[in-house]
Amino acid sequence: MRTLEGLIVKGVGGLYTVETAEGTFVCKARGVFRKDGIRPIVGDRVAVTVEELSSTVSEIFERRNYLNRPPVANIDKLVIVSGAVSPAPSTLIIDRLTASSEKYGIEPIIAFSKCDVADVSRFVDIYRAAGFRSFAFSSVTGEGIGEFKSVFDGGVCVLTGNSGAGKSTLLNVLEPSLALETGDVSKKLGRGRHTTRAVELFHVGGGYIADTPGFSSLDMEEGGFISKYDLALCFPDFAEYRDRCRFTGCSHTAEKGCAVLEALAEGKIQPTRHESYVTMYNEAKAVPDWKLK
Ligand SMILES: Nc1nc2c(ncn2[C@@H]2O[C@H](COP(=O)(O)OP(=O)(O)O)[C@@H](O)[C@H]2O)c(=O)[nH]1
Ligand SMILES: [Mg+2]
Ligand SMILES: [Zn+2]
Repeated sequence: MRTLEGLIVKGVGGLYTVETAEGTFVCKARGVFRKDGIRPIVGDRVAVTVEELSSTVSEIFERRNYLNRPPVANIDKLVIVSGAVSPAPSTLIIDRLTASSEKYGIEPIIAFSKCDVADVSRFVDIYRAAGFRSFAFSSVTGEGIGEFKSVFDGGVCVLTGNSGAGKSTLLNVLEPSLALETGDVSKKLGRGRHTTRAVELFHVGGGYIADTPGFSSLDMEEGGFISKYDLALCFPDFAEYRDRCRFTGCSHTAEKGCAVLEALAEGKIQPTRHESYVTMYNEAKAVPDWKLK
């Protein structure tokens, strides 16, 4: 019997595929996890006990962060993919995801697919101006892929975006051996395939990528909700200004002497970013303090 450390890349029907320096093992989980209400998930760093006839996940190391739905742990980057058309990119949806990423120490990367069909450069400009890594690409013509590819050099990336945004097509371009199923949104939904498929970490470039069905806010274990007190902290493009407001506790929505609003007026903060902030702030404000943990 020996113990190895590894990474769970797949979990189906109570069997976990764990990559270690000494190869890949398909393991059961130690019984005690279930008793404690813990379930190993993809992305978990684990200890594996290897015996002659079977291998077992014997320990799950502390998670840096994790998503509940779909379950993925220790995420380094969230690649938010929006299609150029039908539907057009929603800055509000993107900004909700960037804020959640910020909260959980994940780098958000904002990518616009299908740039062969429509010009998405104004969106790329918004996110670059806000300080994010942002790309336009086409999996059909290959435009922009060369530059975008560097995102996948290492770490655990989660791809998210509407069904039909072009996530699986992108993965197939990055790693043709994956041969993932792609296609028409309505057909896929009709067969219900999207809802049942298990998450898996794929080797792409120097890292791992999880392809997921879309979600519009990160459902993290400690609750994805961002309180009105924390919201401005989740907009890194406000960082330079948010402590310079005239009043402490400034909401940065309408106050006189607000440095964030001044930066907005001077074009240093992108209008759509501030619009999303105000929308999210008003939602957060509706939640009374006693409901916050
Ligand atoms: N024109 C164009 N179509 C694309 C591109 N990427 C994907 N598609 C098409 O968009 C549809 C949905 O793609 P898919 O990868 O299955 O989306 P997913 O649901 O996000 O995985 C498919 O019909 C693809 O052929 C692109 O860069 N340009
Ligand atoms: Mg897909
Ligand atoms: Zn302010």
